[in-house]
Amino acid sequence: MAYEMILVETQGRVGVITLNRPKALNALCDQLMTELGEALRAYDADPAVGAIVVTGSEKAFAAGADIKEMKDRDFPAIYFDDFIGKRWEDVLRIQKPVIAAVAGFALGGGCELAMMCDLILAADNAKFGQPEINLGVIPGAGGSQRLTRAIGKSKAMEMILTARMMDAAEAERANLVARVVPVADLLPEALKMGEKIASLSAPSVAMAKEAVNAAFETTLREGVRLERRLFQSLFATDDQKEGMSAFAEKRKPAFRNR
Ligand code: CO8
Repeated sequence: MAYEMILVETQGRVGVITLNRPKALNALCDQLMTELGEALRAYDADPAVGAIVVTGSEKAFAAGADIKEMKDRDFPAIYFDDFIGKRWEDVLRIQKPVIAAVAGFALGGGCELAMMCDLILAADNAKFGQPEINLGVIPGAGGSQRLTRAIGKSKAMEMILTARMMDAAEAERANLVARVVPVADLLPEALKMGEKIASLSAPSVAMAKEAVNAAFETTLREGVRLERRLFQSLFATDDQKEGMSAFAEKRKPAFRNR
């Protein structure tokens, strides 16, 4: 498929999707989100790819949903169209790890998209915020829930009620991001992380992702039960035998993703 609002390039075993609407600071319009979903699904289905990086420009990961596109929608249009459920949550249905490599603004839906990825790697110029309150609305793609779970109630409440942005250092202290790196190192670091993940056994990677994400969505008891079942089911894979035999034989494992 030919894309107009994203760039797609496979680097080694990592699929890189770059949001590319520079004039609108990567505002997430319907077309961009549709293209992003297509590209994510294509990489998820590609056996040569083991991890996916979603990134933007140095100035903006994404400055939010497209306000100009949204502004004239009325309640029935936004309710029955259910664009939020249909397109915005595509990233949640991807089995391979998705790394958000965030430089510049990650605001509103941009922050929500980053939080829907499996982890966020931030450049030192990153700015996170949920400024929807300035527009007379509230976060609509999970921000009030995921931000609160990530950074706690008081900080999330402050950001969502006042629209205050958080810089990269604060985002790291608040556990919103995995790590902060100089902006020039953002993509190389994300690729290094993606390559490491892609070198491991795909079933264990997918199940590790599933288990950690369950911690966001279920109770401790259910999460631990799921983890145990996933752990046990990995003993049905060749890669478990290979990984443990390789350790015992003091050699590198040769995973076959099965
Ligand atoms: N939507 C549409 N256009 C945008 C957006 C946006 N979110 N953000 C920036 N732009 C456009 C500007 O209009 C401008 O266009 P033009 O040159 O044609 O006037 C261009 O990008 C450059 O922007 P600025 O001139 O404003 O650049 P600055 O560097 O001065 O400011 C800011 C950068 C601070 C990021 C500023 O652009 C800004 O405040 N942007 C809006 C941020 C915002 O409010 N985001 C939240 C949007 S609402 C949302 O995300 C709800 C999510 C719900 C998900 C479900 C949706 C279906």
